[in-house]
Amino acid sequence: MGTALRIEGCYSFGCATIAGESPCRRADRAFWQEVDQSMETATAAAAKATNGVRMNTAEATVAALADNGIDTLYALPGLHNDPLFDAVYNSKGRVRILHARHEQGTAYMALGAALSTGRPQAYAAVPGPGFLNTTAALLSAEGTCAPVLGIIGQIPQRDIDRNHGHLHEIRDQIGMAAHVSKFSRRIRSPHEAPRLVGEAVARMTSGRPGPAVLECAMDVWTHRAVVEMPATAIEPDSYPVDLDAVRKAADVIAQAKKPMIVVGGGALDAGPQVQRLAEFLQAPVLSYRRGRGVIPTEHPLAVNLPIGHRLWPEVDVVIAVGTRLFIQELQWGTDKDLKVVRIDADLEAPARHAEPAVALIGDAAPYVEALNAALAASAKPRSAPAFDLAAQNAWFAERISRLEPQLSYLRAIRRALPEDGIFVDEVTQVGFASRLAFPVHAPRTFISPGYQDNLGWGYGTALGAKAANPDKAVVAVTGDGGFLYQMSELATAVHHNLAVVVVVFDNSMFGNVKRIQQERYGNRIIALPALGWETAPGNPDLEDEVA
Ligand SMILES: Cc1ncc(C[n+]2csc(CCOP(=O)(O)OP(=O)(O)O)c2C)c(N)n1
Ligand SMILES: [Mg+2]
Repeated sequence: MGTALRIEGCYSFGCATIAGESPCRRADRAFWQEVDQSMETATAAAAKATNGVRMNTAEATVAALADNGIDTLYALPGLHNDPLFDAVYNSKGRVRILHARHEQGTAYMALGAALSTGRPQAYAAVPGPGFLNTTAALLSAEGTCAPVLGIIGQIPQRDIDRNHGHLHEIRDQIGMAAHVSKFSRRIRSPHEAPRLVGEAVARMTSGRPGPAVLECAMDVWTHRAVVEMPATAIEPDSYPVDLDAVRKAADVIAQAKKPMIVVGGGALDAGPQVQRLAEFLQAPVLSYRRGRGVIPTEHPLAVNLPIGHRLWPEVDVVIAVGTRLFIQELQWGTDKDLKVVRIDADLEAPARHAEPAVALIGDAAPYVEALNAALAASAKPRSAPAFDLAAQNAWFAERISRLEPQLSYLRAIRRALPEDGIFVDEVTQVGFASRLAFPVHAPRTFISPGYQDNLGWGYGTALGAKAANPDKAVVAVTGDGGFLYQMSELATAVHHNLAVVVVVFDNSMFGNVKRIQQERYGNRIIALPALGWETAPGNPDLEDEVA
């Protein structure tokens, strides 16, 4: 028997070396020496976040995540982040790793966990290609206002942006992250790790929530210092309720003949307040993707997008709660007779489209509560809606009944899914139907990709929703095209025992695209592979893969 030869990767230069026989002269050794020193002192330091403990940057980061309520890192490992994983190992369960099979899976899992809980979640990826693999999920987190924190590795600190050709080197990674997040910073030393994590969490949950990115160079992860952990978390911004503006809004609303409430993702924590407002005014409450579940679908005042569209020309006051109002203002249109009362935590929202009659800037729940109090003091409750909603619902029921078999599938899923079960929508025919016709009973149980509508987001997002809500049933619908984006995460589901039901609607095509080509482009079909069960030669057989 000869001696086994081992080929291993050299950390920063991306070259293969023969173990023990291919010495590097400087950086590689220095890095591993730091890792070794780090290993010796790590165990005592990272287990618990205490003030003034000597720890390395990775340990300080992990302790800060735990201190800020983040107990799971959805992650895919790699050399640049090994010290971070080691710190998680040493955290003795304060933070756990759930690993995926592709970086997009890690970020989508964090996104699903954030959308289903409303709480900040984190994922980790190596720099360059690893980071770029997560950017579609970050963009969706921005679009769906989800507090998702990406913790991203970097090449050695002194070489960042110098174009040496390091493994996974990328120009201006943190600048790139700024395009898909609210807050992006580099952690440059152990001292600033806790503050930057705390600040990222505060930014992610301030105003309109959204994602953040922290990067850290591979050598900095192991730098040690005496680190002071903040005793308290950094408070997110909050804006006091402007009672003068509330009274002005109440006056506008009290004079309305045909008011309508439109709710978006910013209203998810204001369900009871919105329902009271709607009942006082007998105003229809319109929700589409993100606002579904703010009030239950079965509430007599709940209306969907097609009905809302039919009512729109007659509406004289719209109360927009946590919604961009994009479809209504930019697609359905406005005129001088329509007054808008905007409640939005986004400081820039009022100026974005038509100037509202009144802008209430801050969280939805306290503002709608204040509006309810002001209306109760100054106006009489209405006894019946100004619109014939029964007739509208009958019209919609007749129209949608032709949408088969999607409707029957959705009915079957709703029957099987418990009231608090989570439904994850996708960019597929049955997903589009679900946005109009799937009854939703509670906030954060209808998880929709929002305006990004990025194909293939659903399965990983559903896995994250399940990881964060182990006691709830989670079902994802997807087309065959969308499912193939993340099919490898079936292994993640099995490995981590994440029992998500995914219903794949296999029409063996990018059906949505095909329909458009048929209807608008004279049936000139191009770039539409056969995908699924009815496979063309060389394509995967989904039935075998899933089995
Ligand atoms: C990231 C991304 N790429 C491309 C698209 C364009 N697109 C929308 S639907 C669709 C086809 C979806 O196919 P499938 O998942 O099989 O669903 P089906 O339309 O067949 O129901 C495509 C390619 C998109 N929305 N997002
Ligand atoms: Mg399809």
